[in-house]
Amino acid sequence: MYPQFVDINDDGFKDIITGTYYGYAWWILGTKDGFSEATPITDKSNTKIGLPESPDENLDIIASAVAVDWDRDGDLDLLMGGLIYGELHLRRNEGSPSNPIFSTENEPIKVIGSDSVVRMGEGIQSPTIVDWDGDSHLDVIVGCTNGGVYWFRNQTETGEFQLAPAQALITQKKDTPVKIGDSSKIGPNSACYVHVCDYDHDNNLDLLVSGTSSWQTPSPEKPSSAEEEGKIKELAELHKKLSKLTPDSLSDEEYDKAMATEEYQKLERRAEELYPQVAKFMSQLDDGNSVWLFRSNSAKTSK
Ligand SMILES: [Ca+2]
Ligand SMILES: [Ca+2]
Ligand SMILES: [Ca+2]
Ligand SMILES: [Ca+2]
Repeated sequence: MYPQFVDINDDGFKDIITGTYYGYAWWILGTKDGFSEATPITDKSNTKIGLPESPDENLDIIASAVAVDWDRDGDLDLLMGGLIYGELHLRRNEGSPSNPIFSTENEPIKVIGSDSVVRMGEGIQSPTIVDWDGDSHLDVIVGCTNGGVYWFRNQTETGEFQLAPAQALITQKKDTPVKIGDSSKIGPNSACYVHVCDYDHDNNLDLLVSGTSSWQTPSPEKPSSAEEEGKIKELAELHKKLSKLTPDSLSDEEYDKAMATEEYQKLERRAEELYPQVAKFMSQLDDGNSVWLFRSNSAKTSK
């Protein structure tokens, strides 16, 4: 849902292109009298352009869409990314620069020289098109749901975009709370929207990243007896054991199975018993949304 100002129909008026929460690409066309009403962008069969349906109806797709001349035939095509699947999908413009007519198929973007489709962990919040390395070829940079920002270098000399494998510009593991008080560690750890610009005018491109970060705030209350300290330690041990029994690598089905075992249930019951007794000593997990500036000294502007 990262809006882009671009003249998609070559009429001299900037338009707004955006993805939506429910997975579709919309536009707001500019006119001499201002912007017209927002409408879904349709393909040549008059069907709304969107990402494939979510396999889980409880999960929203949160699509992003940007206009880019992907196949270099002179007209703007649509590149979409989304929370579900973490793939990039292309809708080619089969019309002309002034009369965009989009294909009916989503083409998943593949990494150069392989059959693998681009797939970014839990999802892509914002694809953006920019020449990151200053070689005069536009590249793709994506902000991801897992809190990372990745660069796909466009390897093509001429013609259609060809993406090298993703290189991390910022990595941040989801659900890893940053410690408050250590400002060097405070940064986004989920839902990254990225905007690339030379923020400090030093001819190196920088990243403006908006996203969510979470952090632990220590409790002001301290345990006053060995017994209380023992309980805090025991609970920490229990949490370690519980996460060991349910590693991230498990599928949803395996996860449910692991949680249903007698061993897991027993540990969990003990943790539930202990928690109310020590809750007041536990640090609290907080989160918030901000915009961060990541200065670069290596990404050259192509000007
Ligand atoms: Ca326009
Ligand atoms: Ca094109
Ligand atoms: Ca480039
Ligand atoms: Ca800069």
